[in-house]
Amino acid sequence: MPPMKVVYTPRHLVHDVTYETYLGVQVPANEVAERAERIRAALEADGGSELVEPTEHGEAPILAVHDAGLVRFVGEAWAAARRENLGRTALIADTYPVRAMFEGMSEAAIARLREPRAVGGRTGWWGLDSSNPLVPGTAEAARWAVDVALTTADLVLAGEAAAYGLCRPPGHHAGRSMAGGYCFFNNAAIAAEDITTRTGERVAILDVDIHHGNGTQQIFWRRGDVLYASIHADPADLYPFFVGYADETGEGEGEGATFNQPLPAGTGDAAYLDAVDRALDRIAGTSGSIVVVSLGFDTFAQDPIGTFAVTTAAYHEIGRRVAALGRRLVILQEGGYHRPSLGENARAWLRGAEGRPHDPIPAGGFGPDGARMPA
Ligand code: Q9C
Ligand code: ZN
Repeated sequence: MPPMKVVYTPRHLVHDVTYETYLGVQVPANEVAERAERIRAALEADGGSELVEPTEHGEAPILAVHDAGLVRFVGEAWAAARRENLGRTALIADTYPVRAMFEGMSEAAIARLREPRAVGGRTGWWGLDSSNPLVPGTAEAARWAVDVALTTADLVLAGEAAAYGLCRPPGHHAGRSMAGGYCFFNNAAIAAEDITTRTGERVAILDVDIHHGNGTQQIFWRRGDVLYASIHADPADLYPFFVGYADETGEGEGEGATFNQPLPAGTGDAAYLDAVDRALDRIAGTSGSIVVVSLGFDTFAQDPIGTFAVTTAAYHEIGRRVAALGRRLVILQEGGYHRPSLGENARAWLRGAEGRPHDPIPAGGFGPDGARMPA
């Protein structure tokens, strides 16, 4: 496979996040613009890959996956927050409709609950967690991240063996009616839905971000036509905490179409690659010719919020094994927060998928402009 097309737009830069909160403490943001710029620069410097601008796909593919209320909220939230005149630079909820609030109520009574009017209540209503700052450019960037994903799917549907979408913000924590975990719209789920609608084929989603993709699982929970296979840190230890266990396998038509592999903290290359093989075996047992990859590099040993110890060399091998399935790949960026390594890790993974040698960067690494530096 020749170097693959890379879908990228600088429009992600307006999602300019500085801080998040972690257990109530303001800390420097992890999900920052520099992440995507590092990856873009490294892939450009590596040569061969062609940068492609996303095209606009409109709201319809988003509404095929997300509740219209979430789409409206993400679009309006910044303006609504600004009307409060608190001089804020980001919007983060503080009150959430947790399940215990409704304990004892019937499904019918729960169904009558409604979105509040105040922006604080609305942010909790549509949100999962308080580490998810919404800033003035979030709505625009989140829309473009979806367009990046859909353009990547277009390339593969037009015959590319694989294409990579540099989505930012990421998507896999966003559920049908919920933003969270640095995610606003579920780029991978929207792409998978688009692919299965347009082809009539089954689609598999392979999620190799360290966090369980709770949003993707929730969206396809009852769907037999979309397999969700995820490898992630044990939710007992790591975000998103409440779902991602191996005994969650889907329901109804979707029974058996969710495949979770939670792994312990400290998981290294060998155990991780074994889990990749199990996920690929499961995917090989389903029909369909396209796999959507939710690609995270927060499994990396030095990731500031991850707990695994996967290496750059292993990313090359994972890319190689995923491509060896022989299916076409829609590869979409999710997390990964060790900024100095992101470019090299993406380059290694994609080179593996292309069947090119790893050709590790010499000790000098990449310069700030993405150029290879002498050792
Ligand atoms: N201070 C993705 O990787 N909680 N999202 C982080 C760290 C949220 C990660 C708290 C982590 C979300 C796409
Ligand atoms: Zn993650």
